[in-house]
Amino acid sequence: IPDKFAAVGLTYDDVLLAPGFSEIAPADIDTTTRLTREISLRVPLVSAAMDTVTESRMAIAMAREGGIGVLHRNLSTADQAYQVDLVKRTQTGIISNPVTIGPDATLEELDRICGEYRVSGLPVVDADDRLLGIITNRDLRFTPVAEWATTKVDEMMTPMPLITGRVGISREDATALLRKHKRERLPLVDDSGHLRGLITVKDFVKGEQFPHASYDGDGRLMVGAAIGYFGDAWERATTLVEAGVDVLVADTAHGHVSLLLDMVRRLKADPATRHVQVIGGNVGTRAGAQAFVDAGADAVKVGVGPGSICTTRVVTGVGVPQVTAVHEASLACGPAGVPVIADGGMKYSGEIAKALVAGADTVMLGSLLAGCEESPGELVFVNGKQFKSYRGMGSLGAMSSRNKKSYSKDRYFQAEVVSDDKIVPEGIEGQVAYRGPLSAVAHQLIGGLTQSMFYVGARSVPELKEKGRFLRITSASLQESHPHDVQMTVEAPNYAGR
Ligand code: RVP
Repeated sequence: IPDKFAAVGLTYDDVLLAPGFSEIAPADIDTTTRLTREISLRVPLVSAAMDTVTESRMAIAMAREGGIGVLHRNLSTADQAYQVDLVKRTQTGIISNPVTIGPDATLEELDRICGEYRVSGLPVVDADDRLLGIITNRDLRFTPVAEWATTKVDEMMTPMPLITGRVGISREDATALLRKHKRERLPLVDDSGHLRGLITVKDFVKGEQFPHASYDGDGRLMVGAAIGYFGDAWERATTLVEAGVDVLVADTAHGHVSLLLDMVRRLKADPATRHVQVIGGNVGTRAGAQAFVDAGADAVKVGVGPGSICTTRVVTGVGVPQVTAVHEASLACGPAGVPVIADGGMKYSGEIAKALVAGADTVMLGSLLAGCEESPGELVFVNGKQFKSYRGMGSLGAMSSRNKKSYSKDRYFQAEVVSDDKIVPEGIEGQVAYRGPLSAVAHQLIGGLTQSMFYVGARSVPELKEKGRFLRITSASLQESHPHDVQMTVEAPNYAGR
């Protein structure tokens, strides 16, 4: 009997980090960390695979800040792969596979393609990919809209010869060419005039604007995408890999199940997918983490029930307080060199450092990012304040037939439930305060983490993990931690009260 009650689970509010001697300046602190066995990130932030948090806009913004976004899977396979494509084509410095248009296309098609890919101009190529010219939004402006459907691209484009670069040109040479000729775009061609890439001034400027961005080996932004184990999950996975996804996240609310572990094993064995990093989850125990390590996962995601919108612990009575869960998982993952992701339950920036000290390498955020401009969904006004909707992927709204895109019911093992009144939700639907652009939110989160590291006396994430020591605290201490005995009159950008 004592065994049955042996363990005490702790979460973020149960602990504080002890301050330590610091010989460093906050400016020397490096937050670089490992997302998976093979991917490093400059900041330990991952945006949650939820339909109110991560689509391509959020994923692009996250990668620019040095983290990564995981595209949710309440989307058809084609839509999710399309979102991967949107991220991979964004801000790349050198675009190796630019969107193009043919000479016989109409201006109407040009307008549609520019809108779809959010670009302002396209190289014009023949059927053989030979560069014929370039056409931009500006060329549209001088043709009345009524004539767009009948005007062809080759009537309006700037034809060859253009200022071009040789494929393989250095960043410096490309910049010099663009400057010298005051051009915004530099198509890259090979000896026989085939288009092999494109460089745009805008992308170069952005490259300078986002020095910590998460790039793949080809200089494209990195992106993750969620998959499951049920139905056409394998087809979804291979389609995402073809679209260029960097990380597949194979997860369910309870990941320690044989079907999902089989999926991870297959992904890491199959020649079509094994070059892509695979994250498995979610687990809350050492044994669960060990099972994913044994299945070959490149990282393990931890969190059973801590999410702000999650009711799993109340509906099922099952879960592990998050600091304990992360620590337990790290006991299995650490020796195997497999990074841990602490998923869910974060309310303040201070909890990022707590998660890292407990054994995580990165954190996955839902509610803290759902209020960003880049999250899907409209702004709503309530009593003059701005909000954005935020809901659990296990909520009725996300899983019921009211949502035509309820593709991820298997995350809650309800894939085969057909009638809405038979769904047993494990999440709720709500809203969070609008927080503005991700860059401002991420600045506060990373700023908070950098201060944590300074207070602990750690220059790097590995040092933080090694030096960090927890104090267990009481509810009186927690009360002391928050502002108290004062009526807050102004909301801080990183603290909105409890
Ligand atoms: P939070 O950051 O506390 O808002 O939690 C986000 C996490 O909650 C997600 O990354 C996911 O693991 C979990 N989640 C998402 N939907 C639900 C649910 O409906 N129960 N839970």
